[in-house]
Amino acid sequence: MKSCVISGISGQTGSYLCELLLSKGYKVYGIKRRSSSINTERIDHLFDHPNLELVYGDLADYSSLSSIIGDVKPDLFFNCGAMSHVKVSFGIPEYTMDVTGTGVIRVLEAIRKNSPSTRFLTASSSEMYGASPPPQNEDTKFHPCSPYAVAKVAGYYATINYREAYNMFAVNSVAFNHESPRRGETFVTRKVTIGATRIKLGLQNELYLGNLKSKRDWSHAADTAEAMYKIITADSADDYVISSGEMHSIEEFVEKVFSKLDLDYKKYVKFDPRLLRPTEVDALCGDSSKLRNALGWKPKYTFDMLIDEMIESDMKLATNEKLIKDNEKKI
Ligand code: NAP
Ligand code: G4F
Repeated sequence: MKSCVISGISGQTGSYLCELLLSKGYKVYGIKRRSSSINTERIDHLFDHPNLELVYGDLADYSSLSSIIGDVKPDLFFNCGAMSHVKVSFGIPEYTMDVTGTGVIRVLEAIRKNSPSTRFLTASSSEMYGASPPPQNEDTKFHPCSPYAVAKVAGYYATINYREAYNMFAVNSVAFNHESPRRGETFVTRKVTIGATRIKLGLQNELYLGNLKSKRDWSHAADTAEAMYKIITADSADDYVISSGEMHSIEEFVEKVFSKLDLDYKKYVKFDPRLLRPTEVDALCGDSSKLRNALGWKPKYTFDMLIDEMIESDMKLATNEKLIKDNEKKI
């Protein structure tokens, strides 16, 4: 049976990759880091699957990575683990470089020493383009604007270096923003769908946001996971941009979500300067024609389908919350 290891399996994209790889018949080993509370809710529905196994490990700990790779000798390794929040990275820059940047080198080194035929993909980011204007593709110059982006650039080049130096199948997916109902609650899209649905049900009155003028290229995380699988199983090792090719401002996203709920966002959205970043990435829009032409990738979700799915899911959560609150009042 073919096997794969996924770091970051408890995260948004790792959870979609896990579903995809299980559906393709892989034995999936997920690297889970120790936490004081249970945080596997994105993959809880897969726990009974006979081909899923979680193992403790950490991108900051070479010995754990080396043991896992040495024991499993997987066909594929997806490196989705990272300290992935851009704003937070300004507060913990060294840690971000260690996990998000050096973590890539630890995995590559563990593969080189223990299982050199394992194919490796790391989740690189459109944040690496930073201040380089759109459209961005595989040839666009990097201009990182945060400790997170600097760490991703380090991981990107380390991956290419191991490919060139040791002839390993080591590749980068350079993904633009991808979202879903499983998106972390502190990223802007999810913060907006949670806030707007709770406002709709009277559970909160306002939503504090930062810069609404920046623009992003949003895909669905399930489409991104499909692309990652195509990239790591391609005939030859190469790096690819994954993107929708559509760009919208944060304000447009907010306006759309609120208006789908028959709300005027201007009445509820407030500005909090603490949410601004020391340096902002103003505009990201990916040109993924290399991926589409060479590997035949095409996203299934449109921007509206993505938003509708996120609203529907968060409306269910808000409805449950309201039911509990209303029942508490009756007791
Ligand atoms: P996410 O939801 O924040 O998930 C990050 C995952 O990394 C979580 O499973 C987290 O574990 C794990 N992790 C954090 N620190 C770790 C450590 N020291 N050792 C091992 N695992 C660790 O991020 P995502 O949206 O799924 O993104 C997946 C990857 O794609 C990340 O590398 C991200 O930087 C990159 N990326 C994301 C986007 C996007 O728009 N989503 C775009 C481009 C690139 P816990 O659950 O324990 O926290
Ligand atoms: O949702 P965000 O935090 O995502 P950001 O910074 O684009 O990073 C995400 O995408 C990257 C790919 O390009 C990934 F590599 C990275 O791991 C992560 O998944 O912020 C998007 C935009 C920013 O311009 C931010 O300033 O939204 C703006 N924003 C406005 N108000 C806010 C808020 N962002 C957050 N998180 N929270 C706000 O209240």
